[in-house]
Amino acid sequence: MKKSALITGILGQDGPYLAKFLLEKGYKVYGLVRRYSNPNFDNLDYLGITGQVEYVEGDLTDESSLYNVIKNLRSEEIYNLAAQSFVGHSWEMAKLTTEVNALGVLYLLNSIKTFAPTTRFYQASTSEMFGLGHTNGYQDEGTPFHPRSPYGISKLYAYWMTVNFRESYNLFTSNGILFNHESPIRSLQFVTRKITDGVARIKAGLTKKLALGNLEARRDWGFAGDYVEGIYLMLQQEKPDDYVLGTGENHSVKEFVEAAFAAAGIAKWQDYIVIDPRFKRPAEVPSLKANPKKAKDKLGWEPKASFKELVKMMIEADLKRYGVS
Ligand code: NAP
Ligand code: G4F
Repeated sequence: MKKSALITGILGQDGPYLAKFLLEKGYKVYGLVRRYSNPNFDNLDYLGITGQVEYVEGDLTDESSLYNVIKNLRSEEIYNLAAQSFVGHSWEMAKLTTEVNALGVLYLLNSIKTFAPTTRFYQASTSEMFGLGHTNGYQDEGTPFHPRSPYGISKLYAYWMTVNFRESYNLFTSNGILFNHESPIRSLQFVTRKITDGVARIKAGLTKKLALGNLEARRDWGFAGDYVEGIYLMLQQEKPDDYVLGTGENHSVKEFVEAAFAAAGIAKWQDYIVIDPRFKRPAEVPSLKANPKKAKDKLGWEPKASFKELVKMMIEADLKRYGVS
C-alpha cells in the first residue's frame, strides 16, 4: 500500500517542491486547494507534476471543509503549508492572517484529533516568530520568541497549539521552524524574487528601475528544494519534535541585490535601485540567522545550495522567462 500525504498550500512555493519529493518516494499525494474560479497551477506545472497530484477542496478558514477532507482521506501524513504568508501584508490584513494562520491550524488539529489520531502532522512554523530574539546572533530551538508582525504572532499561536496537541493528546505533531527559503517559483512579492524578476526585466529593457524598502535587513536564505527534505524527515522520526532549518549564514537585502545584478552581468546596481518607503514595514526584523545544529544531528539534514548558487538559479530562471541571457 502506498503511503498517502495531504499537503495544504499545494499551489504555493513549498507545496510543489514537497509534492515532487513525496511523489518520487512513491507517496499518493493529495493537495488542498481553495474554491477558485481559476486556480493557478503554474508552480506545479513548472515542476512537471500537476497531473500527479489529486486535488481536494477546502479552506483553512472553514472548519467543516477541513473536517470532511481529513475524515475522508485519513492520510498517514499532513503537511500544513497553507498560510497568508506575506509578512508585509499582515499589518493591513491582521484578522485574515490570524484566521488562516492561527485558527486554521486549530481546526486542522481538532480534525486530526477527532478523525485521524494516528496521522502525523507538520506545521510550517517560521523564523519570523523569533523577531528580535536571538542567542549570540543566531536563533535555535531554545531562542526566546519576540515576533514583530501580525504574521509572526499568528504563527506563534499555531506553533504552541501544535506543541500543545502533542503534549495534551499524545498526537504526532511537529513544527519546522524554517528560515527564509526561495526558488524560481517564489511568489513575486517576496524580496528575492522581486529582485531577480526586476533585474531580468531591466536586462530585457522592460524597465529602468527597481523600487525596494529596507536594504539593511539580513536574512538566512536557502533553497526551498533542499528544505522539503528536512520537512519530510521530521515526520519520519520515532517521536514528534520541533526543528530549526536554515543555512547558518545570513546576507543583507543589499548583498542579494549586488549578487543578482552581478549574476545578470549588469554593472553598477546603484543606478537602478530606488528606495520607496511603501516597502518598509512598521516594525522590522533586522537579522535572522539559523543555528540548524539539531536538524543536522537528529535528522541528518543539511542544506545543499549556497547563497551564490541560489541567486544564480533564480536569476537564470527569470532571464529565461524574459527570453534574455
Ligand atoms: P506561499 O507560496 O505563500 O503558499 C501558501 C499557500 O497557502 C498558497 O498556495 C495559498 O493558496 C494557500 N492558502 C492561503 N490561504 C489559504 C486558505 N485560507 N485556505 C487554504 N489555503 C490557503 O508560501 P510558501 O513560501 O510556500 O510557504 C509555505 C508555508 O511555510 C507557509 O505556511 C509559510 O508561512 C511558511 N514558511 C515559509 C517560509 C519561506 O521562506 N518560504 C519560511 C518559513 C515558513 P492560493 O495559492 O490559493 O493563494
Ligand atoms: O522577502 P520578504 O518579504 O520575506 P520575510 O518578511 O523575511 O518573510 C518570509 O520569510 C519568513 C521566514 O523568516 C516566512 F515565514 C514568511 O512567510 C516569508 O516567506 O522580506 C525580506 C526582507 C524584509 O526585511 C523586508 O523588509 O526584505 C526586506 N525588503 C526590502 N525591500 C523587502 C523589500 N521585502 C519585500 N517583500 N519587498 C521589498 O520591496
